[in-house]
Amino acid sequence: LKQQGLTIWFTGLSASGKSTVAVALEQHLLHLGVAAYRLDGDNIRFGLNKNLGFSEADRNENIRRIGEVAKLFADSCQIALTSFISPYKADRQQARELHEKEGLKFIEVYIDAPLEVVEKRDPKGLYKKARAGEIKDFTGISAPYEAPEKPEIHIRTDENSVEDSVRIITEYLQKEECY
Ligand code: GGZ
Repeated sequence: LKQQGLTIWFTGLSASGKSTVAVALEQHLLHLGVAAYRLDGDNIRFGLNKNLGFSEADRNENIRRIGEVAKLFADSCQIALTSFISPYKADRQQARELHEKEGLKFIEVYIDAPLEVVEKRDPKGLYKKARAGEIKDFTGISAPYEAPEKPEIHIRTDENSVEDSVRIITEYLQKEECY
């Protein structure tokens, strides 16, 4: 493979659009012949991390393991796409350092949508349950989300379409000569 391995790390609230953008970006990259692999709740939280919940300690461990796995994909010259809330700045920083100390790029993409917008979307009814106290430690309602201060890429999903978001990221990857 001629491409460099790297990790594109999506972070943002539940229902902000992380997975939607990651899926579209993965499709786009695969069509170009760029090896990409997406890590998300379906293939991580139900497998490797099925013993973890949503306490602060469990989220720390969730993100630690995902950082390690993403690094292995990047190390194998693939583009790892991770879509997890990853609410804690220190955890994202740890994942970044893991990559950068091996000379692997780590591109943090903040998928930003205001709480009122994601709460209105509420595709799985989780915000409603969290407001009713039926889900505890819910990010944005009863657990913190520490927004990135200097992400490589900042996308407002209430202002940009999925196609816009993919274009913003691929323009960055081209400028950085990632493939
Ligand atoms: C946040 C929760 C919670 C709590 C279940 N807080 O919209 P979803 O459903 O599909 O995405 C959310 C997902 C978050 O898992 P992550 O692994 O991304 O979280 S973290 O990075 O913080 O470890 C949501 C669902 O799991 N979910 N309970 N309490 N989201």
